[in-house]
Amino acid sequence: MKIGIVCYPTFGGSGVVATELGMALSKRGHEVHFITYKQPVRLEQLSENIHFHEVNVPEYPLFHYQPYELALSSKLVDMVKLHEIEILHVHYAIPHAYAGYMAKKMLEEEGIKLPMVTTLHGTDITLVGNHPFYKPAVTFSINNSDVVTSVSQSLKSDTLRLFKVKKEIEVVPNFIDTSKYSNSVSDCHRSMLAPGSEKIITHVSNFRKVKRIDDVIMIFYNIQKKVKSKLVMVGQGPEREMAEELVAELGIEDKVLFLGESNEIDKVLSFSDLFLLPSESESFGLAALEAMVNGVPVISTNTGGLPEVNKEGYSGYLSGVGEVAEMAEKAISILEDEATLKKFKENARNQSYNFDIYSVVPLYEDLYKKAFEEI
Ligand code: GMT
Repeated sequence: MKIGIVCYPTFGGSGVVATELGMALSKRGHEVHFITYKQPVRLEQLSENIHFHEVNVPEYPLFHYQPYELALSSKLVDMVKLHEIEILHVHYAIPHAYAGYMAKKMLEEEGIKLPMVTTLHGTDITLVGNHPFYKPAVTFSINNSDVVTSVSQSLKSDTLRLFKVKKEIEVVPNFIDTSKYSNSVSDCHRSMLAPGSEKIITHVSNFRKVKRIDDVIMIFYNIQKKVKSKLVMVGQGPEREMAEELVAELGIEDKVLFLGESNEIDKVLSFSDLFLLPSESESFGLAALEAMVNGVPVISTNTGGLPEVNKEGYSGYLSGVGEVAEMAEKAISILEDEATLKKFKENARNQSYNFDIYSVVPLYEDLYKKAFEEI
């Protein structure tokens, strides 16, 4: 198939999932066209089967807001015609499903049928999409997609609760290419970070409010009182400054490292002992899955899709949102005993195997076929 993928090209989970899916589809012989405003960060290389088409939005002073949707839908029309793209898969409803629908309609005028699959990722439903200013457009785009998928059962329920959706929503969980990960831990990197054999605790996110970065710091603050440890914070976003200030206030600057955005997340995870994800809401928690495949147990909240990913008492523990003291206690119970830590590490890796890319990609292929039948 010739597949057009629209996504955010950034470090966010939806862009990562879209990119990994595209690369996997190309390895299965499909021709994949990424259409977005920048080459996706995780896109390893362009090849005969993988193409990238940049959407440019010309600046014009009249516009207070430059019309990205317009530029995207026009680019989609041009690329579909030029490369004979047969199906469109848009990731994150806003504004991709809306722009995709417009492209579909423009192509219809020229006698070209373009089935569209929309994958809902989380904040496009629970936070941004649910805002009254966007809701009618999001509802419309979902109902006018040929196939709609959500990344967890929980996100499906949220979508049905928050929107008047007439379409069936298929749950296709996020995935990971487990074959890319080995069990080896780089002792050299580990000792650079933790020369006194401290335990390494990691958090990876876009540092938005929804991630409750202050809870990450406070959980760690409690942990380090009992277990010699270091905290590695990976990512960038609006809450970073607050986090650095809090760390300074607590006097633990020598124990917390802020790495910023990184392309080496797996390297950091490979020598981590525990992952913290105390989010307010999380449709799936791809970051937790990436930790688990690296053999890192997860202390998370029990919100959204997290219970579908992190198994209580097996790959980690789950607590209510804001239960900082409880999350710290559970973390300590894993970290303070080597045998327990080893068991949780093994379990975390085993749990990640339930989300292997090779069982999930065929589900999307089947849905592409279904989308053809829908139009
Ligand atoms: O977590 C974010 O804020 C980024 C966002 C995105 O769109 O990139 O992540 C959402 O999609 C990911 C991939 O499906 C999920 O793993 C995240 O749980 C989800 N984030 C939220 O629901 C807050």
